[in-house]
Amino acid sequence: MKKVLVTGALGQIGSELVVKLRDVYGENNVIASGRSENVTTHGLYEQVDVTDPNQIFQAVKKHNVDWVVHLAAILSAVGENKPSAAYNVNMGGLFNILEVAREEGCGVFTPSSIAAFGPDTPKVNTPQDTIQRPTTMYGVTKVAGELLCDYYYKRFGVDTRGVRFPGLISYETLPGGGTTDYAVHIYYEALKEKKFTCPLDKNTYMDMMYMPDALDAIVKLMEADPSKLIHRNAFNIASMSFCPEDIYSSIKKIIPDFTMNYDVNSVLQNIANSWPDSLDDSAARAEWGWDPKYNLDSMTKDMLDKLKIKLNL
Ligand code: NAD
Ligand code: AKB
Repeated sequence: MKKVLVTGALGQIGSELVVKLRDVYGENNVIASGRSENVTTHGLYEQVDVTDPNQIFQAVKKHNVDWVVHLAAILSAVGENKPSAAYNVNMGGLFNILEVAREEGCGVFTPSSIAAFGPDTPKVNTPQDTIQRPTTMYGVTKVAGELLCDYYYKRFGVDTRGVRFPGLISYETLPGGGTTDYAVHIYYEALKEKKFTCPLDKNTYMDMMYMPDALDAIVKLMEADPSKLIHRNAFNIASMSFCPEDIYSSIKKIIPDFTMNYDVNSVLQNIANSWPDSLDDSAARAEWGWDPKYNLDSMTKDMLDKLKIKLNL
């Protein structure tokens, strides 16, 4: 049974992943961690700022951790506002995690992103192995992080694994400041206000994914037979690609009086324009059985059902 430390566990992914990992590995085998000292979460929790190697080291030692799921990061939109903080947390934090993993013999799962690609990358059905010249600080840290993880695997034998997540859509915890966040906010506004102002242009296509599929991907890849993994850091995974007009139409099927207008944010638009429209995920399907369940309409139905309950509507 794995003993897992999750960094950045209070964020959009971590808040749901910890619950899922506890189902899989047992309540006492998953330690949530975050920068905050006092957290009223259920279960084991440690304060770990990933820019401090000692805090990581102590949490790993104290709980005999053998896998780290490293989620602590600064996302694309915040990263463009605070590039040096994004560099310090995303690169410094990952380096610290990999060093502790090397010394303590831990495996490391850490997500990359569609942001690891750039404007020179083939935009449609983006191949697994292709040009990666991102133009955001977040993207630079993601592609460098992929290389660093591969380096620690090849040079030191650290069992590093990762996926390139698209924009993730979920109802438990709000997203942390990315370019794809509109695709979460639109559901809240559709239910609360019946209208939404979209910060991206109507035909901006990006890959997106519903959180249950993203959580399945993490567990499946962590459990994958290492002898079958030709790639490691990081696998393209995909389940749906849509633009604002598509998600608007999907919501309108359930809320007919929902309206949407546009007020394009040029920083977000430039970031989105530099990312692929859709990824080729055949390597993930072949090497570890990636098989997503949700499409745009089934996600929309579930999001609206769950949010109605959460928002008491
Ligand atoms: P998030 O912003 O919701 O959560 C990240 C957490 O890290 C936050 O709770 C934040 O407080 C914490 N954090 C920041 N600096 C820290 C530090 N120095 N020490 C410890 N914790 C710190 O992000 P998320 O959406 O949960 O993303 C998790 C990972 O998945 C990131 O690597 C992100 O790049 C990647 N990813 C996310 C998406 C997405 O759409 N959510 C898509 C692609 C990749
Ligand atoms: C962001 O928009 O920054 C994230 C991502 C795709 O990495 N959601």
